[in-house]
Amino acid sequence: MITTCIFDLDGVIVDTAKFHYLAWQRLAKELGITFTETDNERLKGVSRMESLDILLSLGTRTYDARAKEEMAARKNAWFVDYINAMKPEDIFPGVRELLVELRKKGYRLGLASSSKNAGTVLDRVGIASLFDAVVDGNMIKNSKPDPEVFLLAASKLKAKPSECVVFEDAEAGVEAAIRAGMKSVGIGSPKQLGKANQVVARTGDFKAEWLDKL
Ligand code: B16
Ligand code: MG
Repeated sequence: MITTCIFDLDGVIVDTAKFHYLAWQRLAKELGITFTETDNERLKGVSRMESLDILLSLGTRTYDARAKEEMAARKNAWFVDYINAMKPEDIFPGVRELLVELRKKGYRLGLASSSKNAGTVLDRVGIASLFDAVVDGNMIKNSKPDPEVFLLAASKLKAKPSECVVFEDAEAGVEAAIRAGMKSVGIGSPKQLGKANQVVARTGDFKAEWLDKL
């Protein structure tokens, strides 16, 4: 029986995925690397340094650890500029309503994001209080597709993996949910997220009563 819903942040609750893309693209341009939206799909749910390695693998040069730290910090500063301007109306349509309804029905809610900036985003859009537990990129060693972020969220929520469903927009995130032994709802295209138990185009399309049939 599902008792607990665990939400990814970027691409599920807010459209910060587009800010990550714009910031990575700006860095790629400075480095003379071609970086498309298709390339960006591989970065979703993946940590900042792993994302940088994927981006650099599209070019020909190699960089030492210090240069890479500096590039990641530069990209993050651009990303932080975007998220600092976020407002409550930046939540995807219907998502706040879904969270409130799930809480009313007695489900426990968790947030599990690979992002070290997740706390800032939650504060800016004003929904931190809707979650019983938050796990972000500062609390984990291994990012998705490793199940660590979801298993830590479940343990904070005192739920067994079999009682949890994960809402995810990234292929790596759906894979992480499967490895954690949890059900998943994919947010996006069935072609990309076909391994999820159900796929909806937008988080706000999901109906609380579907949880029993996953
Ligand atoms: P940061 P999620 C992930 O968040 C993003 O999908 C991914 O693109 C990003 O690289 C990662 O967070 C790290 O973010 O640089 O802010 O620490 O989708 O797991 O909520
Ligand atoms: Mg995501």
